Amino acid sequence: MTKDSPNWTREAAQKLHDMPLMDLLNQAQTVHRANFDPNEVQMSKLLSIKTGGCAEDCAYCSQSARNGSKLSASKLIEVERVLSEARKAREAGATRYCMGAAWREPKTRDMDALVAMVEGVKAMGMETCMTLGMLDDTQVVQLRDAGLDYYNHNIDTSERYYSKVITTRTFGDRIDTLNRVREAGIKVCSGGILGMGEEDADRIDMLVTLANLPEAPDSVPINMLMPQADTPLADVEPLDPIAFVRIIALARIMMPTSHVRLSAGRSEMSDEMQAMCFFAGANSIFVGDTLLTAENPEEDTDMALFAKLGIRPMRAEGHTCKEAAE
Ligand code: SAM
Ligand code: DTB
Ligand code: SF4
Repeated sequence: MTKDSPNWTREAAQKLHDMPLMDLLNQAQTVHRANFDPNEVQMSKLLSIKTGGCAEDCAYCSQSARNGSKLSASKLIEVERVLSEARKAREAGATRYCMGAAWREPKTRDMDALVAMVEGVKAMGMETCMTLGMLDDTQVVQLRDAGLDYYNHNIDTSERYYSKVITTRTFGDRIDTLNRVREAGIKVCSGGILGMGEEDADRIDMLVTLANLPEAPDSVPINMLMPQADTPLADVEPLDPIAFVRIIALARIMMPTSHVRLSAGRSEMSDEMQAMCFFAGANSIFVGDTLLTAENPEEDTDMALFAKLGIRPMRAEGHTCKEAAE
């Protein structure tokens, strides 16, 4: 039995997805209001702790060594640098700090530094999140014991479309890591990317897989592809904004208590499109002018949008700041 909705079928999800848009939005907003304050949006900040030179071949990603991108590979950055960046993010209102690495999986030699990053950010009173690729049983326990709250690991698309986008790992590998993370007691953040040339059915199947996990993910990031030069998806046809909004609404209805994150691609979205996504049930964003490597709206732009819409930043639950108390 899942926490939210057990056993979604493709047929049931497709039926919702295909409803007249006003009916779909009304249902999504009703579900949203039953579970969240509709005027609150959670704010996460991302930091790339290891950039470029990744061994995987994800067709959308500028950080894959196989995509011939000009992005040079960096080493894992210093713990102190991570902590000083995290302090700035907290001052700007972020309640969750997400550290991302361009790895297939972390190496044993990196674990001490990763543990120190989690402990340090947690001591500032922020929720911690990491996205480091695949994890083994030992690594999930080390990160859990350090206090890691969330692990981001996207399934990205449907099982059927997966091998068109990534060939160096399988959809099943992704699910294995998600299961390990959940079983260790770390909250799961998992979603995908829209606009990679997939069909409606692939987007719907991706949500069916997420909603039917033994527990729906706590966070569901929905990214709009940001086409990257020198990648196989550099020139893919952009997705229609209404098709994007439909998937946000469907995610809200299928995973009523999850945070649905309007993730990459906001810098290309109008205020009206973002407002429609919030109405459809998105209630989390990445803040700050850079995601991992790609651009995101400036802080002032987001604050002006929040003011126009009457949206307030969501507070983190149950987090106290040891640094402030000391
Ligand atoms: N290497 C780790 C992994 O793949 O899990 C963590 C970092 S990876 C960059 C995190 C996620 O960012 C990917 O799973 C993908 O969903 C998203 N992403 C990467 N490049 C993107 C792009 N160009 N446009 C939209 N989303 C992107
Ligand atoms: C997610 O789903 N989106 C974020 C986060 N998880 C790690 C990453 C977006 C990356 C966009 C491309 C870039 O910045 O390089
Ligand atoms: Fe590597 Fe992650 Fe980019 Fe794939 S998405 S190439 S695993 S950094």
